[in-house]
Amino acid sequence: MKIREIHVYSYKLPVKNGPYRIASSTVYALETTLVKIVADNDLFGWGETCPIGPTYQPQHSKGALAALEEMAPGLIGADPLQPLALRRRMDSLLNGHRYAKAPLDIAAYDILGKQVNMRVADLLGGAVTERVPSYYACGLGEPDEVARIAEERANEGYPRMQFKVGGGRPIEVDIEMVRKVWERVGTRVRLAVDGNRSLTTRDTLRLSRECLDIPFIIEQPCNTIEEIKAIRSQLHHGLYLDENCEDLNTVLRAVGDGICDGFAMKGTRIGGLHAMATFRDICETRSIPHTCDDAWGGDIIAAASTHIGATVHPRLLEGVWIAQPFVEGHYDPENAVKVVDGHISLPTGPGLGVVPDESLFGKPVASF
Ligand code: 0XW
Ligand code: MG
Repeated sequence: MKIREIHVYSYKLPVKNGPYRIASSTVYALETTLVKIVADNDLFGWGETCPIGPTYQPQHSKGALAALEEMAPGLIGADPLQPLALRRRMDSLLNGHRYAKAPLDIAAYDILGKQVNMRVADLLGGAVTERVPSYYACGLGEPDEVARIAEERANEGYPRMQFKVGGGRPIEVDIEMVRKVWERVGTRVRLAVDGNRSLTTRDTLRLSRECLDIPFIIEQPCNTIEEIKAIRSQLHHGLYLDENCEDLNTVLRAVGDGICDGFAMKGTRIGGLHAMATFRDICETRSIPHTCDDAWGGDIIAAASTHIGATVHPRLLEGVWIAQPFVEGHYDPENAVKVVDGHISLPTGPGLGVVPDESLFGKPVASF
């Protein structure tokens, strides 16, 4: 099989009840990039990549488009049924830019699944569940309001929740927020506290020391691995890395050097589903828990994250995060990927199991 056409679409996803605030971004709407690969037998597959604004990671939507324009002409004629060869071909055309390679990788898996009548989860090693746990990521907010939301979501059935901290406000407010959440939800849900790179080492130490009695993990508190490494031995809480793990090499370094206890991982950040499967296996080798997330996005990204999440050993899966609770509408209302009672059902159709209504996206912004 050969790739005959590649089409790129840009689509605006307004944030429901926005803005969504985290330390590194305040977002009202996000520009998602969709990729459709058409094969020479007319089978087609979809991929998507959607950075959460230009300041969360060194990635942004215009960068995705530019990188896709650089690679796409050289991918016409490549075999979409061979994700490894496709990745090597993408690497031969452009160094880095994994978040722009990811939608092509995801689209190739979608085609492969349709060709052999298998779901992507089964291509990636096999689904171990049909209903993956999700987690709720509560944006930055006032302590009482965040605690109220936490209780509401715990009652809905979320097994885990993540709370945003930092962004320049006094650490005392974050500590008060964590305490109020803990008083309301206790051990009913697992807790993560995410600094999104914004805390100093001093404030991270205070957060951990002054909440000694509360069992949460601290996610990506500081900007760099070096800062985190410097205080790691003084922390009283498990430490997860997120934004710093841009690629598999950094994951290997973090695991090898024992810098963290777990990861919040975004599929598009490390290059798509092929890289996510490798990441999953590295983590399983060392019994390291992790999430399967993406920064943002619609049904395609949500389906991809759910498929890989369904293959993770349940004792190590911290949850699959999808943007759906913050996004209005679906690309494929019939096979919509959504959180119900804190969990996401694995799509049942071949490939990703989601077929977008492409009339939503308008004309492609680029075609090859
Ligand atoms: C909560 N998320 C998975 C969604 C936002 O993109 C940020 C991210 C995180 O954990 O940093
Ligand atoms: Mg995070």
